[in-house]
Amino acid sequence: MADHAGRRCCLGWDFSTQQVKVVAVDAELNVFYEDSVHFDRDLLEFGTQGGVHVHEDGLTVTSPVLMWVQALDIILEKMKASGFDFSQVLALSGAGQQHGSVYWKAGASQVLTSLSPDLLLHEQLQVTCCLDRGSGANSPRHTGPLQPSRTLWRVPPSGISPWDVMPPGDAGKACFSISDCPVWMDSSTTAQCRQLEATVGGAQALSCLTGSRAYERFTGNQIAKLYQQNPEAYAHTERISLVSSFAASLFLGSHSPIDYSDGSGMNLLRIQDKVWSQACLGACAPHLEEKLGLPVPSCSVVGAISSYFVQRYGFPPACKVVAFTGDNPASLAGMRLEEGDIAVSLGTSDTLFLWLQEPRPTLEGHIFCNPVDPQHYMALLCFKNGSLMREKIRDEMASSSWSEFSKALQSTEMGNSGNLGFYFDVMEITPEIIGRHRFSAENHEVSAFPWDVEIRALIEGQFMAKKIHAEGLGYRVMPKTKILATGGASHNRDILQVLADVFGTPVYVIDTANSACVGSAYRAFHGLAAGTDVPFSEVVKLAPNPRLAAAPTPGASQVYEALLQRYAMLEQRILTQTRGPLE
Ligand code: XUL
Repeated sequence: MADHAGRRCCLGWDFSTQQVKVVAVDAELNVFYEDSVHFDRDLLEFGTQGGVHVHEDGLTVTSPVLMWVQALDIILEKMKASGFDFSQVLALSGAGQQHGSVYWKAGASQVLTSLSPDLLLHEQLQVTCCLDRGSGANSPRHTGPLQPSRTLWRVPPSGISPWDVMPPGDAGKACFSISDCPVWMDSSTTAQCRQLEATVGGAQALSCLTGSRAYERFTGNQIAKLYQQNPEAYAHTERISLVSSFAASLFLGSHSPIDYSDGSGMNLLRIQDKVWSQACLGACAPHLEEKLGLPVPSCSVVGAISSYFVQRYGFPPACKVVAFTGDNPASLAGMRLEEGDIAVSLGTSDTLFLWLQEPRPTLEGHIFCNPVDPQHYMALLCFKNGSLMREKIRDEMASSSWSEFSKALQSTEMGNSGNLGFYFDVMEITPEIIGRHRFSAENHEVSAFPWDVEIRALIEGQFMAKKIHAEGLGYRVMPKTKILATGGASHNRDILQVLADVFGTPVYVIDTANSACVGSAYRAFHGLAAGTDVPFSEVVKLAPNPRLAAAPTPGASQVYEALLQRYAMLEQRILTQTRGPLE
C-alpha cells in the first residue's frame, strides 16, 4: 500500500495540450501525489505531435476527443495500481487548455449517466469517424498496441471540412458529433472572426462586450465554422463543452456547465454581467444558447462525483466536483495571485497575468472573469519577443554569457542615461511592431548602442512595454502589489532587479511547473468552503510562500516615470511610421 493511504485530500487535474496531469493535495496543502499521461508518448495510436493534429491547410489544428478520455482512463488505472486511496478525496477540480471545444452528440447525456463500472470510460464513449485510413503527410500514424477498433484516423484534404459525420450504423453509439476537436492552436476562422466583429459593431465593441476582439482560436468563431461547414454535425449536437467543462462532465456523469472564467475565452460571454451575449450567439450559430447551457461562477460546486467513479475507483459518493476552468485562470489560482498582483512568465515568449478590479478591454490582450473572485477580472497579455530576444542580444553583445549579460546590467545606471530601445526580431503581438529601434536621450533614432547600453535598453524596454500595456488594460500598481516571476529568465537576479525597478514593486519567484494542476486542487478546497464566504486567499494561506528576489531601488519610480512616458510616445511613433496613423 502506498504511503499516501488515508490522507484526506483534493485532486487537481490539468487537461493541457500535450498531457493530462493530476496532483493530490492534502489539507496542509502539500502535494503528495502526482502523475501524468503524455499524449505523444503514451497514446501513440492517436499519432499526435505535441498533442495535436495539424491539418493540411496548416491552419486547422485539432485533437481527438477520445485521446483525452483514454488518457483519463490510463491515469486513474495507474493511481489505482499504485494504491491511491480514492476514498479520501473530498473534492476535485481541474483545468483545460483554453478555447478548445467538444461536441456531444444527442443521446450522450444518457450514456454519461449510465456508465458501467466494469468498462473503461473510452470504451463506453467510443467515437467513430472516417472509415478510410489517411495517407497524406499530415495523417496521424497508427502505432502501438492500443488500437481502438472503431477509430480510424484520416486528416481530410484542405478545403474539406475536417469534421466527419458518423457512419449511419454507428449513429446511436457515438457520443460525439465530431471526433476531432478544434483546439487553441487553430487559426482557421478568420472569416468567422470578421463576421462576428461586424455583427456587434467592430473589434472594440466586441472587446468591450466579451473582453477580447475576435480571435481565431476563441470558441464562438470555432462553433460558427463548424455550423457553416458541417451543419449536420452541428444539428446533431446536444451540448458544446470547453475542454475544461468536458473533463468536468466525465467526473460528473452529466453535462457540466461552463465557468465564467474559461467562458470568457469564447467571444460569447458578456464579462460584466456574465450572461451569453445574444448578439454574439446569433452571429455564430442558431440554438447556441441551449447547446451551451448556463454559465456558472468558477468556484461553483457543479455536483457530486458520478457513481461510475464511486464503484470503479472507490471515491466517496459525497466527493464534490468544483467547476473546471481554463489553464491560465487555474494557474492564477495556483500562483495565489491577489488583487493588484502580477505574474510574469519569462519564457520563450513572455506572458503576463494581471489581477484587475476594473478592466478596460482594448484591442490587445484578453480580459477574463476572475477564477477565484467573481467580482473581479484577470487579464492575459502575450509578448512574443521574450527569451529568444534576450538570448540573441546575449549572444551578440555578451559573448553568449549570462554572467557578462548581468555585468552590463550591474554596471549601467537605472534609466540607461535616457537611451531607449525596442527589440522585436519577430513581429510582436503587443504591440504589432517588428525590427530593432534605438533612441538617444534626445529621442533621435540611432543605429547602435555600446554593448552594455544595448543590454540594459533591451531589458528596460521589455519591462516598460509590459507596464504600459498592462496599464492600457486598466491595471494599476497598488501599495501591496507583488510581482511573481516564473520561467527561465526568472533565475537571473539582475534581470529581476530591473523588473522591480520599472514596476516599483517587489519581485518574488515561484515554481509554477504544476501551477494549473495545483491551482485546481486549491480551487477544489475553495469549493469545499462554498457558501461560507471564505475567500480563496484564506483557503490557500498554508501553501508555500514565494521567495523575495528583488526589491525596488530607492529613487527608481522617479527615474522610470519619465522614461515610461517617453517609451509610450516612441512606441506610438514607430507604430505610426510602420503602419500609418490610425483612422
Ligand atoms: C490562452 C491560450 C493558451 C492555452 C494553452 O488564450 O490560448 O494559453 O490556454 O493551453
